[in-house]
Amino acid sequence: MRSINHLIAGSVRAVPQACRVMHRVSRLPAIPAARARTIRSARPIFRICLLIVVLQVLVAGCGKKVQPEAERKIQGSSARLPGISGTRVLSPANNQHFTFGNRILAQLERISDTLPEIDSVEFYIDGARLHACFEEPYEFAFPGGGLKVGTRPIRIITWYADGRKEYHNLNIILWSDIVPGNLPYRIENTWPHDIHAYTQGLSYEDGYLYEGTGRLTRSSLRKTEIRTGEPVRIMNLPDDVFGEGITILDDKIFQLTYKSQVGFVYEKESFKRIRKVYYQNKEGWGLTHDGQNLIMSDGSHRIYYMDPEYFTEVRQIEVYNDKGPVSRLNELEYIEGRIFANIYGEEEIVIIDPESGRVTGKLNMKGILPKDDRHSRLDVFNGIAWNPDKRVLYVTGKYWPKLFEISLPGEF
Ligand SMILES: [Ca+2]
Repeated sequence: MRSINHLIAGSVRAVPQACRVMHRVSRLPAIPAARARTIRSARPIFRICLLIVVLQVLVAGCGKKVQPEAERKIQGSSARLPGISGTRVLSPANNQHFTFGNRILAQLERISDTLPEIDSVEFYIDGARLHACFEEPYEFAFPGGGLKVGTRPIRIITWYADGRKEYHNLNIILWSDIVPGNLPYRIENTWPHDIHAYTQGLSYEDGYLYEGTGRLTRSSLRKTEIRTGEPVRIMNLPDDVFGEGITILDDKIFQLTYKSQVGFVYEKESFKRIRKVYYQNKEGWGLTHDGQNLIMSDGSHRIYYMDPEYFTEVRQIEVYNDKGPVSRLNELEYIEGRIFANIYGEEEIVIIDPESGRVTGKLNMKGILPKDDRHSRLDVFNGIAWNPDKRVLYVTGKYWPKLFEISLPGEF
């Protein structure tokens, strides 16, 4: 209240004409008591009206019609009408593709003369407000770097002077700027692998290889000696589930299933099942972790991060190279800040930057299994495990008789 009175007093001082009117009133003949009470009671109302007028004058005198964002949004949401069509997007086109790192020019033009003038135009990408224009041209160049590749949502909001707003929502597709080259590798050793193991998941820990195998009635979880390929522990899964990717985190083994939308968590030492978890993805394929979250593939070009407790999706990335999306991502391995992924049906591993989703390199493993080892039931290349002590990879395939120990001499 003190501040209102202070403002009113200040307003009166600032408006000499009002002072003169009040002074003239005081020299008029005596006013009847009842009317005087009415005038006295009307004074606060008069003061408030005066304050409003003064404030309006002050606001109008600011020149620029920019209102604080919070205030403008309150007005806009209360006054918003559907179906406003006063502007159109000149660029980008919906689903237009751009290359990572290149700027993405968004342009808007006014097409209606009947709507009020435009107060401002805001530009959003991935839900973040990056820019606002208060005068023509209504355009902004989004930086194409620092984003994730794949589908990125853009929203352009036009605010009209009367508080109404108009939305334009569209997507752009960001492709990678990297042409992934083949990285050099060397086969250090070749070890035996169970020819009856339909390899779906492969992990290494403390000198042993852990393997999850698939197919209905024949799925298993096993721990094997690397040099002999012999299992030291094996546990069969229920007949009605098709085992998929596995990973080991905090002395627990996590295992996916193909289409049952069920994950299993076991004690690493005993293979005792700790819990069974239901997840949202329709299909489970590869599995790894970054020390915090499980990282899962489902045969698409997407990779999902999930919390290890409930397998709830935390975030996802899309995987792109310079030619577009890289799909059929299968067995995974998180290695020193990169995700290595088998491509289903190919003897190839792609290396993915998990921050952006770009493929940064490849391992071409075509023909790694000699002709003499290829038998009639042989299935696809699958399975990547990383030994951090020796800094070597173990790779194999479904029903493959060999496991390969591979070193990577270069950076990846
Ligand atoms: Ca793996």
